[in-house]
Amino acid sequence: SSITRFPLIPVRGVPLMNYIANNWDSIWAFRPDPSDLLIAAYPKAGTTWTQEIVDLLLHNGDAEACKRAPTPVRNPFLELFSPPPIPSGLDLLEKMDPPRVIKTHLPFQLVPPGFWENKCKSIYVARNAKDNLVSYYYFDLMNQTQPEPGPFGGYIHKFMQGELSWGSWYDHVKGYWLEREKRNILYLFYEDMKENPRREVERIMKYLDLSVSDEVVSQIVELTSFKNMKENPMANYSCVPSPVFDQSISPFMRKGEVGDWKNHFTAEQSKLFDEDYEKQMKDVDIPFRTLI
Ligand code: PPS
Repeated sequence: SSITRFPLIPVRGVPLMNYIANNWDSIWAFRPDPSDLLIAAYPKAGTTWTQEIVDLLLHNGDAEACKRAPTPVRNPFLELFSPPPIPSGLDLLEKMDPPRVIKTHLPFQLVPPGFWENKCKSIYVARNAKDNLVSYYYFDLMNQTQPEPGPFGGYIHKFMQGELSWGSWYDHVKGYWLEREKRNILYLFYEDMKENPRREVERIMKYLDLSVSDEVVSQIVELTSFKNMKENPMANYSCVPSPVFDQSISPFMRKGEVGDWKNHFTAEQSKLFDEDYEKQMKDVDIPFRTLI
């Protein structure tokens, strides 16, 4: 059967899949509980990895407990209103008791205000722009509900112009960065998680006011390695069957590396991207360590 690649419709200037735009009022009106935790990221920045670490921390490293359901069922995806088999985020949330862990890709200004009014904790994960773009490109090839990515060169332009689903990467990383102190947002970097996963797991643990043993931290680091998550049916999105996710085109757990952009950008594309990057990012000083 064929799947519709949804057109994007702007919501306050941010292009979103039409099923999100069509349900916008109910998403915006969502009232979380103060005990709920939000995990936010631009698509393909390390959301699923962060979700798995958080779930394991909340279950004291119990691998079996964290295999109770696939990622999007354990942590409802707030704005998801897609075709079956995954129910909409709001439907799942309604059936779950707080405290819940909720995933979103919405930029800061589109996060339902109830999260901030209720002073919910939130974790943001950011990934360097070029790797984020490459990962998103492969995702758009395989996710049959996203707009066609088209040729890679044109995709770079769409990324720079903020025309991809969920809008501008630049606005996204800046939006949460500028609010992180006021809103008590834990701001993580994918590259830091790769460099020293143990340190980042411990940061998350402290932020959540949890204390698990050193041994359990080690276990969590091991269980959330790329290799283990790729093989974990409850974390690798095999729950979303073809033709929605056609993982024969590109697996959800694709490469999990820093610097894969070098295998995709030409020298010329990289130069053009860097020049534009400098302009778009000049007003903030976010410590991304890897553009090179
Ligand atoms: S989504 O669909 O937006 O929720 O995707 P998201 O989870 O944010 O990003 C998917 C990318 O993260 C990589 N990934 C990991 N890297 C390292 N370690 C672990 N454990 C891990 N889990 C997921 C995944 O492979 C995607 O990146 P790429 O570069 O495409 O491999």
